[in-house]
Amino acid sequence: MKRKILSVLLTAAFVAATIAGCGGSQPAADTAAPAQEAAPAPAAEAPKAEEPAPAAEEAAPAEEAAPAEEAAPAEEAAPAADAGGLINVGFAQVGHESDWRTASTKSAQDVFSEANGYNLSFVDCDNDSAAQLEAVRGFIEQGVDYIIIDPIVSTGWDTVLTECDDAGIPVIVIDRTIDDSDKYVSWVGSDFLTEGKAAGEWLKSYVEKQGIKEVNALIIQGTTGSSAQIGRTDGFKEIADREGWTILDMQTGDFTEEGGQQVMESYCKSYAGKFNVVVCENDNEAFGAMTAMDNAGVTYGPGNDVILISYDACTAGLKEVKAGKITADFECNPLAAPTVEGVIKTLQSGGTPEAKILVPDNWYALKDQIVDFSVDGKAMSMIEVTDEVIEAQY
Ligand code: GYE
Repeated sequence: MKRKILSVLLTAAFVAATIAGCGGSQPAADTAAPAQEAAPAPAAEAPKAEEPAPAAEEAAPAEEAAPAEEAAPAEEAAPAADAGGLINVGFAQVGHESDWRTASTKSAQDVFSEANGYNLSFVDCDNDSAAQLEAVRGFIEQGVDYIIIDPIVSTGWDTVLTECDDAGIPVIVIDRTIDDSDKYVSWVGSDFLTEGKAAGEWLKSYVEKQGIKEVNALIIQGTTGSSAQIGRTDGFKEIADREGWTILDMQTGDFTEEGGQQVMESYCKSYAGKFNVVVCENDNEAFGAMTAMDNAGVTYGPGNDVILISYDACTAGLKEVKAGKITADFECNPLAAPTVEGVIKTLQSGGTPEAKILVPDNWYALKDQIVDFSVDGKAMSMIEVTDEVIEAQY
């Protein structure tokens, strides 16, 4: 009976968290609605993100008949599951490199709290792939019930995921993808390739509107080998190649402000007067690039020399859009933890969660920079950045 009450409480918490997470990410749910409708790729998948909730609810009565125990062998095998009945979750987080990451960590810590019935072992892997593998092995040793991994890079995973499998511990991948192993239950995250294509297609429409004939772009990439870097680079490059734009250079800024500044300083020296577009693969790199361009006397943002494109669209990034510094910002929603909890609930109740759950994103600019564009033939729309939109963002 105790378990039943806990389960009901957890379900309620999940539903609340899902609403808060998704609604919160789209501040102006009203304003955001057209963008989501107009972005069928992510939006079409979006309902799946909420599927685990009903599954968990339906499963609640079954728990009394005790199949839940069968469904969670890891829990039984894990003496670590404490007397209070908390579910032990290990989370191997990428690090603390960006505003996006801070929002992702906070979301996970809020969702997997003791009050919600979890005992969270959180490891900040400081962008070190070897440390991340070690963290996962540590969770296996601890005998946690579930392991959540946000993979720093997309390869090198099969051995350790096999070890998780052998130990009977389900793995859920959050945010970045794993490309060389399928030994995990679900992945929950954003479509990075679509984000990159959206930035490219927006730029095409925007330069046409501005009467700009030539595009000479510099790209500051994210962490090399991360799926976020790969998807955003490939997506943007696909449009650049199709349009015959020149990409002068691509170097990694490692998703940090410092990295963005360093790369931009060197670009300003090597390509002085030769570039009119800078693409930063996250907001923090854009902040660093802004400092470097300020120091080099390069002007950027609407109406200035350089069109500055960024990804993430966290609060700090949207503030720079509002200030006329970042010309357009392509969101990556960091609030996936409530959906991951849904996956865990489905597993707890013996269900089969969706293998792939997309978190929908929106695209942001000021009014005059909002233009019509399509991605893979699907019409997109953008959200105008206002103080209310910034206020409601993470
Ligand atoms: O864009 C960046 C962070 O993996 C999508 O990682 C994430 C990226 C995000 O450091 O800011």
